[in-house]
Amino acid sequence: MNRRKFINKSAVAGAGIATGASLMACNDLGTSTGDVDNTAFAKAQKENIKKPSPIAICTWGFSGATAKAGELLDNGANALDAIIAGVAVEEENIENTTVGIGATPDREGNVTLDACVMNSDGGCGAVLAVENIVNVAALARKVMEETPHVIIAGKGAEEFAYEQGFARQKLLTEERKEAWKEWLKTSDYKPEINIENHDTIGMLAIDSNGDIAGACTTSGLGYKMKGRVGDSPIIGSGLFIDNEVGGAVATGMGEEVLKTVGSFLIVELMRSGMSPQAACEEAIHRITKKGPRYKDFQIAYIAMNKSGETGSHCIHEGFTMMRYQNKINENILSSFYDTKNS
Ligand code: SD4
Repeated sequence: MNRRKFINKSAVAGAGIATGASLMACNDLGTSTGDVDNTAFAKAQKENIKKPSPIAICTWGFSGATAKAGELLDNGANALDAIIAGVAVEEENIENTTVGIGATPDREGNVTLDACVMNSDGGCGAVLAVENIVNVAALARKVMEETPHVIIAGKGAEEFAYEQGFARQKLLTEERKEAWKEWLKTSDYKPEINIENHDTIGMLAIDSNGDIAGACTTSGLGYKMKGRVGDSPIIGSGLFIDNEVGGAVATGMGEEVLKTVGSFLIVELMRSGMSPQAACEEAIHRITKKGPRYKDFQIAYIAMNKSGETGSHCIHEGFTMMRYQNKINENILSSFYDTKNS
């Protein structure tokens, strides 16, 4: 879906705060990492954590996705089952041009999808550059549960999908095909901030047992090179979960997330005592401090710790996240890095 239209339609609760707190986060980090005995810390943390009510959060304003996951969690589903059903809402949404059916193709006209999942027991699975399969998060789960591998790419992933009973489906719609033909006239590759290339869905959830899981599913950047894979299906970059600590997920310019292994970084920062919000701010700061290039791309992170505390931070204003808990499904405007500070 066109982001501009989508944001206008979303009911936005909460306030965006331009913040320089990432600098403070640096100081927090400096005083906490070296001194902490992680095993003792994890044990103390485990003992102190109060189990939250089931909760699901996801990138952008995908209210139907968190509503679906939340309803399942409230009825006792485990976190991963709820997430797979939640993200499927967007994989099957023809209007979402960055996920599943109806997604934007690469520059040769092929729609290729990436996804990964991670479970509370540390298991993970991923599929890269898959064609003709809609529910690639569910397929990534099959890789995790039914194979000895973590990642399966391309044709191998597609063939594995058919073996597992997934249906073959054409992903390129007439509308996206026409848009691609239009794009070919200039072939200008310049993903626009908060517009065409930023509707990836990443979701984190904690179930009634207090266990956390996550998934991330996308077609990547529109008009990417054939075979290009971004951060979304890469464990540690697009998604990371540690059931002792929490989880994080990313959206935006995948190349930049990959360079800083953003989601793993956020979970490790939370392990060392940072709040999800401060950890997301520090992960964005690792990118913005590299130089002014960040002005041309968007990256956003969302994170949740085991107490159900959540945070989100992005480079440029306009990113939102959904949060469902206790039947309240709200769209929260993210804080953002103030480009004027640089
Ligand atoms: C990628 N991170 O492939 C993805 C793109 C994205 O919403 O998040 N789009 O780089």
